[in-house]
Amino acid sequence: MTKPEILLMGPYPAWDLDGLENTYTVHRLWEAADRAAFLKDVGANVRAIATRGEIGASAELMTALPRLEIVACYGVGTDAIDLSHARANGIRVTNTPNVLTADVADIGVGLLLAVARQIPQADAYVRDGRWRNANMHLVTRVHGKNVGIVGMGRIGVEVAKRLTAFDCPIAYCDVAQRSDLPYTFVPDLVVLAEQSEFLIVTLAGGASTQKIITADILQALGRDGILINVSRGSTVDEAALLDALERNVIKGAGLDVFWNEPAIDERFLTLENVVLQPHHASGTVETRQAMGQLVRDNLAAHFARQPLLTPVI
Ligand code: 8YV
Repeated sequence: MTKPEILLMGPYPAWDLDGLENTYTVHRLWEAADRAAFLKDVGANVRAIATRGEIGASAELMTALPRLEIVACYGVGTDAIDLSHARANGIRVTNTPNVLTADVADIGVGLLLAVARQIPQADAYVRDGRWRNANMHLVTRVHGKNVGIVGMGRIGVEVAKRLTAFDCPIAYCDVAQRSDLPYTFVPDLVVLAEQSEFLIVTLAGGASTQKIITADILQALGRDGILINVSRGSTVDEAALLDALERNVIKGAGLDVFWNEPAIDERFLTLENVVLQPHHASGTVETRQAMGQLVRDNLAAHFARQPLLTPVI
């Protein structure tokens, strides 16, 4: 039996690639020197796209694949996939929710500790011998401080759970109050920022959340405030954030995501009040294996005409 043909948008770990290649003819788009020519060559028979959260799939790409049936995303965020095009053309879309939630929440808390307690700076202090001459300067406490979570979805809930164990009062902003949660709902984001020492962004990306963290929000967070972003770079007005960090409008930021990944704004690189991550919140072996398995299971279900495991559309 001929293998179904799929288009792989970007690199996957070897264990996923092997798993995919056992079942499908895999066309590797990111390795093509001339993408248009490559798509012209192989596009007619492609029935599935396997993509990644940050790469997605545009309407233009989907249009170049006339037999496309499904887009399987290795990641929970589908903001880079043109969902309205997919919906209008009967193309199914799946993602990888749940399996990565706890890892992303771990990094949200880890970045907060790293920024407040200045863990990277402390590491450098020991390594470069400054400790021999003097004790390190004092840093900021985390436990017991007011935490504001922007976007109380799956990841927000897990961040709240972790920081409750740090005795932090938790408040959150979202489109609606959640009656199932014991945390304080604050519908106005400026008010939430004013009340919070730490603001943690766990929103989904996309048009409705674009640049939701404005200069005004950062101003409200204030000189002792720390911003953590484990959502999408698009949720933050990055020019305003860089300005706020350079002028100490806020104390610091812990960032896993940026506007222009991986070629991020170089102004971040010279700042001492940031801790930077290469969009790696879900980047543990355990979680990435589970994400890859879920991509393959969704594709297998689709081609077996079974219900999709984690459908978006
Ligand atoms: C991944 C992500 O880093 O889940 C998402 O939406 O952005 C991340 O978990 C990414 O999808 C892996 O390429």
